[in-house]
Amino acid sequence: MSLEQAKQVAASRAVDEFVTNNCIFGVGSGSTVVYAVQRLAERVETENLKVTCIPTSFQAKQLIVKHNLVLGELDTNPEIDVTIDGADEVDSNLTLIKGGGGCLLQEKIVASCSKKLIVIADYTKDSAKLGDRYKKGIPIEVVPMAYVPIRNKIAALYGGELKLRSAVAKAGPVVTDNGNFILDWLFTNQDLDWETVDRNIKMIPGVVETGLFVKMCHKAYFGHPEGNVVER
Ligand code: ABF
Repeated sequence: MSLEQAKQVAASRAVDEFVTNNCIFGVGSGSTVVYAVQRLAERVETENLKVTCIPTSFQAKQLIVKHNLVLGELDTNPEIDVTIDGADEVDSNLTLIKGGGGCLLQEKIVASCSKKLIVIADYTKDSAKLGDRYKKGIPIEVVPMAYVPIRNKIAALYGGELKLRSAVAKAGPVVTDNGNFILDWLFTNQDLDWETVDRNIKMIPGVVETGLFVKMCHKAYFGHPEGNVVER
């Protein structure tokens, strides 16, 4: 089984376990979620389910529309039953690094409005500690005019290196759906208290959100090439 098929098995397992009729469903971002939306669309059609979908990004919104699913928004649906989303890495405490795709702010907002956040991923995201496998750093969304002082303050607090995310070399910085920049923090200490780190970084003026999702994930599904799904 390919890595994509492994993602698909994990995504289908999560949708089949958590999506019910009349539910408000948060749609995450990234490549694995594509399979979850495909499975959801199948179930909506075959089981005639009533599901309202809340997007976490422009990409998620396009997925919902493409599959003719009911598009909702937080204005009218501020309480979400379940959100299914991807992740860049998951540690043994189900702490997540998210935002590799640049959608961390809306992902965290939707996750915070959800009774349950379910993560779906391939096995390469399943780590004991953050940083074991994912080497691109923790994304931090910042107000553009403050990225330099924020970069300096985080490095002074916790060490490591922070890089302003650019789409391609020599291009300008990536601008998020919300008009902000992203600093990728290449941390070196893997034994930090991520809840404290998240809180302290969020206190720095100009920081909009971090890609650290602490104590937010209800359950994770990891697809393996052998066809099995590890749940934790
Ligand atoms: C999204 O999923 C982002 O937070 C994350 O960067 C992305 C990675 O997942 P995938 O491997 O499915 O693209 O939610």
